[in-house]
Amino acid sequence: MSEPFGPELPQVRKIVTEIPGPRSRALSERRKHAVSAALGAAVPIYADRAGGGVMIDVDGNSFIDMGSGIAVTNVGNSAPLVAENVTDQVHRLTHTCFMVAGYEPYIEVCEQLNDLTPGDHEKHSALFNSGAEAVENAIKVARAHTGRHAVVVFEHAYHGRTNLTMGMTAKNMPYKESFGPFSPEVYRVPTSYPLRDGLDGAQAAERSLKRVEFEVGAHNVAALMIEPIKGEGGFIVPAEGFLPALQEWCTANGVVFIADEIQTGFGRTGEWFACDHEGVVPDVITTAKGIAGGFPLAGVTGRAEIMDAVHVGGLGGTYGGNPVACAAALGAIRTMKEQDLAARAVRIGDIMRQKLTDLQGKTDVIAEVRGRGAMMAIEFAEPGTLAPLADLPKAVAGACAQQGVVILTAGTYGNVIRLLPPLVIGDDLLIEAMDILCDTILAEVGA
Ligand code: PLZ
Repeated sequence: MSEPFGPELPQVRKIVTEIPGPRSRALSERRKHAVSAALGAAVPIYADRAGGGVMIDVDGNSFIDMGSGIAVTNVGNSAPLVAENVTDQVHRLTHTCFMVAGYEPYIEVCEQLNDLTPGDHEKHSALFNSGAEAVENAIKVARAHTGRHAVVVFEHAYHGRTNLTMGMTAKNMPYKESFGPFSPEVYRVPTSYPLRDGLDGAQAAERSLKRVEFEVGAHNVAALMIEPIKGEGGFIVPAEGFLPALQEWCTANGVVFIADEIQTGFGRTGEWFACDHEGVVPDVITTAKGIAGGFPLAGVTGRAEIMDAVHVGGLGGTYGGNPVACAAALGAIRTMKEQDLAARAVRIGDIMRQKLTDLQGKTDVIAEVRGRGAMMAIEFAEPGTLAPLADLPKAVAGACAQQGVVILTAGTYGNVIRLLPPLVIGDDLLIEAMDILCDTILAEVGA
């Protein structure tokens, strides 16, 4: 390709039209007539190119990307090794269906997943198209392995938008409203939310697990699934010891412990997986998003004996582990290794945390700054209370977009701003985005 792409794009913030510009407004008009009104949009612009830390819209405005398409483009958009692998694969073959005739990239992605995920026991993997599909299949595997039905999930959880995963997701609006009934045998228990429950990890785990024992019965539970850091729920980092206590209880009770690392995985938190921070080794782990640099791919990786408990033909799907998506994943994983992007996530996290801690000294609406690595959040509350300030994140995100910074919101109460820059963003661009974000927050609250 002769034109610059990916990280070669000018790494600058540049606003050349009003936001949205005329071309984005025209696309919004067309969209109204062609696209279901049920799809939301975080920013009112249409993207044309992206790479490194920027996203350039159809009007030529260059935005600093602090969202990575919701934690997907950890290696940046159009990362060179991803583009190279994809181009090569696209000319070789685009689809056979792995259940018809296999191909090497699928096996190689599974090998990588088995190698990179926590624990050095024997693991096997299966590949799918989306995070929700990985979650569904992890539950299928756990049920087949245990012969039990119940699934335990947590408050503030997000696991997807399909019927089973909607039922596993905590928040009603916009994910569940009007879409029931949901799948039976899904039980929700409290999580560890240090800001709001004041419990240490052991206390929070005891509270959750007593609920399971009294209300479900440990011997009925096939799987306990948790995001090691809640994503859509507001980047809630559990108290230290909470995850290890859950894992221990699962092992003692023959329950499959599943970590949903779809948002936290692939270097995002400063380790390959968020479980690594506490040495937690899940029986099964679900991955997607960051795995393939933007291509639709998801994985379920687990103890070989659990993954192999399903009858032959019991797992599958037409496109799961598509060869082009696998080639992209191999390019993305190589990029993460070669550039040590997990270490880069630590540095990004340090910069963001420093800026946000400084900001905390200038306004009293910040209840907490939290996160790990390049997964950082601000929770807003009425000063002196924990009453959620639910309108503020949306207003701040809107004002940031006007200035050329894309940021995302989150939280069961809608009162969280989350920051998920691509791990290849440069320091200068990151600091510029953080300064704009901090100034915008102060302006919005009149501080
Ligand atoms: N598990 C932990 O974060 C996807 C959802 C965006 P899919 N999160 C972004 C939206 O509003 O739809 C997610 C996740 C965790 C599962 C999923 C589901 O992954 O690839 O969106 O199906």
